[in-house]
Amino acid sequence: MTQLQVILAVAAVIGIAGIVLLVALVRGRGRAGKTTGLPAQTPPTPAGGASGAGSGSDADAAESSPGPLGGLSVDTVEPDLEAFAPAPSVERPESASGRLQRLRARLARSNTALGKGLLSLLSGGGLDEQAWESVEDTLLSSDLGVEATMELVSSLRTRVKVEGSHDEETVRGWLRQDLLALVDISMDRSIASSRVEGRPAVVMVVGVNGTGKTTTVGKLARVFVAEDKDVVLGAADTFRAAAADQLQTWGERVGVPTIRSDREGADPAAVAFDAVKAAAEMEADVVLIDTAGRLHNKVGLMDELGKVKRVVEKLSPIDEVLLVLDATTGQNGLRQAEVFAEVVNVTGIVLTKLDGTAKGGIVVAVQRKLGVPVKLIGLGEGPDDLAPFDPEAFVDALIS
Ligand SMILES: Nc1nc2c(ncn2[C@@H]2O[C@H](COP(=O)(O)OP(=O)(O)O)[C@@H](O)[C@H]2O)c(=O)[nH]1
Ligand SMILES: [Mg+2]
Repeated sequence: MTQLQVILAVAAVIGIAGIVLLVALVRGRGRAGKTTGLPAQTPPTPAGGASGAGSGSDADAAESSPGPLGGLSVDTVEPDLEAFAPAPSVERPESASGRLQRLRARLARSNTALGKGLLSLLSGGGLDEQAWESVEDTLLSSDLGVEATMELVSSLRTRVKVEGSHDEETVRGWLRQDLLALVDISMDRSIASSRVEGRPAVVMVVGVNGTGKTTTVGKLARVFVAEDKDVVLGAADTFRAAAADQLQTWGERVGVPTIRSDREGADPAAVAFDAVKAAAEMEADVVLIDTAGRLHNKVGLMDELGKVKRVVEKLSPIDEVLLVLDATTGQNGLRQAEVFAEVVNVTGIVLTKLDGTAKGGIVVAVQRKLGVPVKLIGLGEGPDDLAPFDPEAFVDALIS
């Protein structure tokens, strides 16, 4: 009896060991035989650390496309030259939501003159005429504009009078409320980026040279790519071949095609037309058209932009015209804005270079001047240093 049990037990152990050995052998072979296409054990991590950008679509993207890092997975067992062949050329940009939070420090740093100055003045108590003048000066120096400054000061004076004594927190609350009212939280700041009635959305980007148009188009393309949109770029600044190269480089980084002419001085309207046509054929979601902006001759600019607009409109309505303004140019920028608004129907403003200036008040001034919302702000030269304009985050950064 016991002998039989021992024999059975030994047989069972040998059997199990055999099976384990067999499985190990088969597995080893499977691995050695595979030179490419390592099973994706961990999904490729986006290079820019864009987390939470549409959880469902991330998985889809990992399935259907090579992914931002191509075949480079961390668990590669041995150096495999083939896996490196398709160079990881396409980046996965940071999603737009929450960018202003990341960039908030830049805004706050450059605008401490406004926020801190005002707070210390107002919470000092016992405001006399001279102190109120200082408040005005501080606001004016931020490019808020005369009209908005007068409104804000008058509102604050009334509150101070009514409330009597006040601490810094109370004053901060008043300021926040008044600034939010000036920035106007009710304006629609969405940007056309989805197909409209079966065709791509058409976005034209205009502004004086050097304000940051091409950079903005490049950054915006990244925002849309992060939202899984199919984007096409049109290089309608045809004065220098370098301008089209600059745009194309932005596009290539995120796998977006650029429609361009290789001929310097080609007709910008023709290139814009071709870009819109190509986008329609590719069934893209949105086409972004970069333009030239030589302002030395207003008539010439009118003619050229007007023509681009008319020619494009033979093919498709233009859904969005973004005017790019350099925030550091102050009143000069406002005059430019007026000129452009005469030629094209501006639907949104992009304020660039807000990282290098304490003139955040320009947001309010330009919105008032044109009656058009600031939709995006540029806060640096990095590829993802463009943020949707969020009034609350903006005001908080000013007075934090
Ligand atoms: N600091 C800073 N620089 C910017 C910003 N946007 C653009 N620039 C820089 O401004 C310069 C002109 O930009 P570009 O796009 O070529 O201007 P364009 O002539 O209007 O197309 C470049 O050096 C950009 O890097 C921004 O938000 N912040
Ligand atoms: Mg340019």
